[in-house]
Amino acid sequence: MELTIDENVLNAYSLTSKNIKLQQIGSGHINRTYLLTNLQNGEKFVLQSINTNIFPEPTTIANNIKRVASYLNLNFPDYLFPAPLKTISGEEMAIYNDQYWRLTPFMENTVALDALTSPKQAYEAAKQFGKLSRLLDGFDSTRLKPAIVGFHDLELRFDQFQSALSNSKIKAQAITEIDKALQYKNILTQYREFNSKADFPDRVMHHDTKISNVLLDKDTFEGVCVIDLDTLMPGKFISDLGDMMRTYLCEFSENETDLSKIEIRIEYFSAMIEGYLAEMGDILTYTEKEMILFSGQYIVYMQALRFLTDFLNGSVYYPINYTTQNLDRARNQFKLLDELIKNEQQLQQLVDANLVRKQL
Ligand code: GN1
Ligand code: MG
Repeated sequence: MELTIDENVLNAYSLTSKNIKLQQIGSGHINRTYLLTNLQNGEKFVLQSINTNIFPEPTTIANNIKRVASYLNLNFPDYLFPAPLKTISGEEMAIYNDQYWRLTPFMENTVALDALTSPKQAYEAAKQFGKLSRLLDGFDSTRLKPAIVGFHDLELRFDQFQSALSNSKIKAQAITEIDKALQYKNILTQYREFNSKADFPDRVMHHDTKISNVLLDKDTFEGVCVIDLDTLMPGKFISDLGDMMRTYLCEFSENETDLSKIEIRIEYFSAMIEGYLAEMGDILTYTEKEMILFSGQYIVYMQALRFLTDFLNGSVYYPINYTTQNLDRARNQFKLLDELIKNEQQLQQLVDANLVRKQL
């Protein structure tokens, strides 16, 4: 099928369909993303339409990004922060037929990986996400609004799981996973305890730290910048570090159905922690440092719950290729959680060694 974009959208950025080449890129579940090349001067852009089923208020996202961008420009002018370009009439987005579009410059000589193939990539990516948090340490996170309310609130995710459970007609297919979800409920208890501590601050978090959301230099694989700023909003540090553990440590993704392949790569963990603490080591509070390992357990558990909940609801949120895919994804995430817990001691030793080395 030939790709076309509403001419008005292109015109808003002084482009026309005649002078551009369009390719669909990206592998996320949520937004549609295109690479757009200006055939007249070779300039490249990333054009994205925001999925308003998921993000009901795109203006919130645009405002959040704008506030953070101006803070960073003022305080850290050399930092590369890929905020969207304004339209020719000075708007943050091009809005046509209730669709919200934004255009971002494409970063030349960079790659976004779908999967990690070396610990150095884990180090670089973790350093980039850590750096963003470090630079925003002095930014008052209450100036931002949640793009999705309760996005990483485990309490809410557990409640959503419970209501899906009581309404679902297909729960018989998911008995084992439902059991797992209940067995691991102590993670929710720990989450509550941590949340009651005074030194567990709200920060500006990225909330989607998968490897394809960081651009690396295509030759050296050094980190260049982070992308996908939709969920840049107030949150807790465990979101970013935890989602890196969820997506960097296993060689295979959440879509892998052969569970014997779901294992943790210890050297990636080590590199990731080193990269993250190189930026955030001096900033994390005592309680946050205590939560480093917990961050992975929390995010993996929450993702397992989210996939399971969606399966029970008839897969209305995460797109699927076959009917039980979200159940398989939940199964995959529970296996990853088993592995994280099985290796807990060794992983904690690595965290401790890193903290001691840095004398934190
Ligand atoms: C969604 O679309 P993508 O892959 O960037 C989801 C994340 C999940 C992820 C699981 C807004 O992100 O929270 O971790 O799928 N984003 C939203 O693959 O729900
Ligand atoms: Mg995303």
